[in-house]
Amino acid sequence: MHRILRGPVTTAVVLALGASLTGAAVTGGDPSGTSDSDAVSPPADTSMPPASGTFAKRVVATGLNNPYEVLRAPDGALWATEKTGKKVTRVDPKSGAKTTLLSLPQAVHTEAGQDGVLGLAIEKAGKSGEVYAYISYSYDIDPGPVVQARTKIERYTYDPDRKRLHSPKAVIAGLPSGNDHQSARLRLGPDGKLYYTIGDQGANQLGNYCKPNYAMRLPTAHEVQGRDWIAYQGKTLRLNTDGSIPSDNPVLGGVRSHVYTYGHRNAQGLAFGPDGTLYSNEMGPKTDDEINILRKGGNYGWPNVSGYRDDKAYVYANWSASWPTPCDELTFSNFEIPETVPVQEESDFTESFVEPVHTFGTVGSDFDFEDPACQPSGEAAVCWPTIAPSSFEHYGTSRKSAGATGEGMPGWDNSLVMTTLKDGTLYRVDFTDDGQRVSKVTKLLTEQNRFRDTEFSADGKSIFAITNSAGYIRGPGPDRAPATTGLENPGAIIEYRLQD
Ligand SMILES: [Ca+2]
Ligand SMILES: [Ca+2]
Repeated sequence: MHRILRGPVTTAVVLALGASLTGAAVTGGDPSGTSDSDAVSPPADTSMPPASGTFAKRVVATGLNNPYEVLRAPDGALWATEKTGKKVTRVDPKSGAKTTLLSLPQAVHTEAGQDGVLGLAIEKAGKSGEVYAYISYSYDIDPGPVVQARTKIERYTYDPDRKRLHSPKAVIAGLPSGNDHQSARLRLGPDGKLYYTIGDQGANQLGNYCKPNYAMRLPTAHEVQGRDWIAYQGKTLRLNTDGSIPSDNPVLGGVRSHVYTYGHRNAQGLAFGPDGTLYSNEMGPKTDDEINILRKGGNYGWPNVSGYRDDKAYVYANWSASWPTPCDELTFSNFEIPETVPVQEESDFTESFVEPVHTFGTVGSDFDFEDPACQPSGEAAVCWPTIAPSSFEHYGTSRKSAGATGEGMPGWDNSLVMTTLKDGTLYRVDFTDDGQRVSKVTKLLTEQNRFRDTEFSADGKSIFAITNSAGYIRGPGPDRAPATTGLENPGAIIEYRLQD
């Protein structure tokens, strides 16, 4: 069993005095209270080459309420979940006409929270040709006025004549939910299993600072038997489509559960490559957004390690274990760790874990997280180096699996497109021919938009991107500070078409 807590240490006060170390300890949330917890920062890597091609921009549709996932359905239309709109919407990619496929008014969305209607995966059944939509959303298990939220995944059947999703069938219910770090990327794997990311719920930071972080806590046999999924925070799950536990899932700590990988913070990117390689990206705290290749049973290090185990600008300060002063008597700070809060350096964590294959915003311990020049907006996060990756789409695989035709974008078959929120940038991440190493990172375009997810067009020449309806983004000026809430295309689907 993994031990994620360490008793109070006398060195805590020493670390707390180092601004950069303390600054990076436990952060990355949404001090602004906007619709998503991913605030604002300068670019991680200004040395990256500019876009190689040019894209013509066309706004396809507007008025979506925080769209979260967009997919091209078998009928060629774009289907999008709307986190705060609490529905699934079909959009004609040419005309932009919108049809509501499914309303989920029972979904729970906490004011300014990251919960709501989130994940979506589409399956076309072999013989019957039925189209199924798997949808994840937050719901209330308390029959009274108190809201006790959990997450469920349901399967709906598509009626192409009425353009409706109907006949919900439970896949799994009772998963952790909360106002922060839901992650909630849902994918159907080439093995026919469902893969689902669940974030660490923002535990140990901001408003949730007294909740212990369970990203590395593994479920017990007793919990699995009782269908208690509390330990699924900070995990990637792998499920049979009926919700049962696949018999070839990893045995971790002596227990087989839905857990496929663990030690994650907030993984919103999840994409399969042509050989089944599973790519993921996740948001770091103040530093170290990660690109990971997910391997069965792997521990990905959070919250003990952020990015690489390099002791750079990050320590794990476990507020929930404060002693002798209990956590609820402390005031959370992004920059100062009280003496009573136990602190671990990354090198104190000696268990094996899987390092990322690439990071963004990895900085030295001398980085100034409190640079006043970047805070005129009152957004402390404006100077933090992270970029908030929010999705991952494998060009070769997703284009082919969705029945794409044509040449598309030459040379892109080993590429993934990555969206970012506070950085407002679409990235292209190229991998080596074996798919195992990042070979190049390119900025495709940067706008005053918080990009949430993408899909490719049928001919492979366009990227469709969806945007958040609100939230902070870096400013339009050359240094992109201060932060602003002035978004260019809030709640939209935008087409970016590669020009010849
Ligand atoms: Ca990691
Ligand atoms: Ca690190």
